[in-house]
Amino acid sequence: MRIEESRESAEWCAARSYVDIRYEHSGDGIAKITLCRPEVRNAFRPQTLVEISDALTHAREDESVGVIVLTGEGPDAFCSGGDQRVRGDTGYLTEPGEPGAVGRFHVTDLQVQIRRLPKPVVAMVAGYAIGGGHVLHLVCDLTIAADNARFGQVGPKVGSFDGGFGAGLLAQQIGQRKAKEFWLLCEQYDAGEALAMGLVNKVVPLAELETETLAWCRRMLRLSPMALRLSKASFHAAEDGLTGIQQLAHDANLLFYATDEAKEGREAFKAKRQPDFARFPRRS
Ligand code: S0N
Repeated sequence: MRIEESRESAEWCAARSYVDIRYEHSGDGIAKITLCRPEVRNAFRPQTLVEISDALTHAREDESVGVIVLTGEGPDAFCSGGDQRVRGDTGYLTEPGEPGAVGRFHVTDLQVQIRRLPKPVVAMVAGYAIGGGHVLHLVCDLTIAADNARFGQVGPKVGSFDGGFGAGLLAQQIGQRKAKEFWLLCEQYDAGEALAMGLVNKVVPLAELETETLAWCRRMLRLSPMALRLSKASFHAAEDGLTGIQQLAHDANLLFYATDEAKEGREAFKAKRQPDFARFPRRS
């Protein structure tokens, strides 16, 4: 049976209101988070990251949402990374210019949140994905890029580096030689080069970016949500060490809870009796 491919756009509806981002629903299972700071090529400040994190939490909890799209406002940039204007001496500051204020990297938690999120997250990239903005697309599960997309790391050019997902995940995705080239030369790569090195899943003309991304999302929405969740967790189980295994193991527990065997343990405890596990098979 051949399933008809939907090439339709979406009637986006605002689902919550924020200052630095837009959070919208398509009405058929897709949530879209848009970084809305085009005047700085969608650079993120701490508030931007806190808002994205909140929107992701809502998308996760909302059972009507199956896939999440992360993107940037306008054709010029997906995201240019941390807002250099609020970069302090100890991280990024919530109140720029505050002498002695202690900064931090809010993006650290957000990167992990995207990795752990039990629904696919798709980066929809037009224009620049640079610095911490490039790492944001790296931690997404899939990337659909417009033909004007440009990718790169700038750390050593601006006095910074990301030795976490920024280096490690990049090396896993495109190989260590090329990843080192990203970080040691700080050059930019166009969409065609990104596709050739396996950094993105598909490149389309800018005008088709959203419809193509939606088509990919709708293909995933037709699949088993639990199998998608376990597939995503399976990839990270090896890559993320014990915390990756933890997620996959807890997902197994989630499924085990629904069995009569697990329920017997719960019911026996509540009834203050010995559990009777003898009736359950010791599987080979
Ligand atoms: C994106 C670039 C290549 C776009 O170039 P283009 O098109 O020529 O535009 P511009 O004229 O340069 O920019 C337009 C306006 O936007 C401002 N702007 C652009 N990017 C930023 C930014 N990141 N912060 C603040 N402002 C920005 C420009 O200043 C300009 O404004 P006006 O019109 O007023 O002049 C180009 O813009 C570019 O290279 N941008 C800078 C990229 C950059 O430095 N990014 C930050 C890198 N660092 C991080 O992302 C931090 C990541 C992080 O938090 C982290 C986490 C864990 C561990 C380590 C780190 C870490 O620090 O790396």
